Amino acid sequence: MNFTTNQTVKKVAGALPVLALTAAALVAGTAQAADMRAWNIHPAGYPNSDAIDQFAAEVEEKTDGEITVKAYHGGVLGSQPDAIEQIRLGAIDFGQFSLGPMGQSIPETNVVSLPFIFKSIPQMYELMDGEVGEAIGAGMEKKGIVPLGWYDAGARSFYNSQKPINTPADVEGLKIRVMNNDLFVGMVESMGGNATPMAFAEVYQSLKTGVVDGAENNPPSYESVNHFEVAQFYSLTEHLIIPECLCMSKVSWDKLSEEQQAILKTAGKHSAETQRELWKARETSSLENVQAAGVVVNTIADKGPFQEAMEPVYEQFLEANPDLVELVDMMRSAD
Ligand code: BDP
Repeated sequence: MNFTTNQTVKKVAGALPVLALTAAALVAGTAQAADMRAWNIHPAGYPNSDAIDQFAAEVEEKTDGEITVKAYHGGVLGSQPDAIEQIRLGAIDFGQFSLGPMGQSIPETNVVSLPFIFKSIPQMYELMDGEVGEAIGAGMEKKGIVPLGWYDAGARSFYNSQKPINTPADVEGLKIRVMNNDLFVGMVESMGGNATPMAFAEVYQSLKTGVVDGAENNPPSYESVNHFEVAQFYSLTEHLIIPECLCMSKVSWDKLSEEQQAILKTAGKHSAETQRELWKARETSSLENVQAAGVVVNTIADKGPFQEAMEPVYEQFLEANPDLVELVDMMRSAD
C-alpha cells in the first residue's frame, strides 16, 4: 500500500462515523442543511412568482440558512404534468401547481375542476381554508405532495381567434386547448367543441398557427404569455374557479425536523396571503391591458346555459368516483 492510498483509507475511515450520524439524523428527521428547488410555470413578476420568492426568503431567514430554496420561474424545469410526478418522486422539492392537472393522479383535487363548483372567489377561499381544503390536502399527502398554502387563480374564461362566445352553441366546432385532465375534455365536448389537452408552453404557437382556435384561462395568464395577441376574443364565461397550491414533495418534507416543518408551514401561509393580495390587482390590470391592446371582451348575462350544458361532467365524475360524492355535495350545497 503506497502513501496516497494509506491517506485515502484514513480519510474514508474518519468520514464513516460522520456518515453514520448523518443517516441516523435523517431517519430521526433531525435538522439538516439543504438546498432545495422550486418549480414554477409563471414568469418573474407574476403574483405567484413573487409569492414563491417571498416564501424562499422567509424559509432561508427563519431556518438560519439551513434550508435554501431556489425558485425556477418560467417553466424551465419542465411541463406541469411532468413536474407533478417529479415532486411525488422527490426529484423536485417544491411546486406551485394548479389543482387542474393534478386531478389525473390525485382524484380528490378534481372536485375543484368541476365547472361552476364554487359560487364565487370569496366562497372558494372559505371552503379551501376549511374542511374542503383539508380533504383535498389529505388526498394530496397520500400521493406524496404536502400543501403549504392555497393560491388564488381567479376564474377561467374561454378565448379564441374566431368570435365572441355568448352561448354554449358558440363553442360548437371550435378546437379548444385544455389543461391535461379528462374532466376538461368532457367539459368542452359537452358543448360540441373539440378539446385538445396540451402543455401551457405550446399554446401560443398552436393558437398562432391555427392548430387550436382557442383556449381558456384567467386574465393574468392570458396576458402574461401573450395569448391575447393571437386569440383576440375573450368571453367572460368564468366556468372554472381552480385554486392553486404551493406544495412540497413529501419525500423532502419527511427529511425535515418538526421545527423546520413548522417554519415552512408558516412561510407557506404568509406566501398565500401575499399571493391573494397581488392577484386581485393583477386580474384587474391584465384585463385592462389586453383591452387596451385591442382584445374584445364580452360578459355573459346568463351563465345558466353553460352550467346546464356542462352538467354531464358531474354525472360522469360522480359515477366514476363514488367516494367523492359526499365532498362534492358538501361543496354544492354550501352558501
Ligand atoms: C394558469 C395556471 C398554470 C397552468 C396554466 C394552464 O396558473 O398553473 O399551467 O393556467 O392553462 O392559470 O396550463
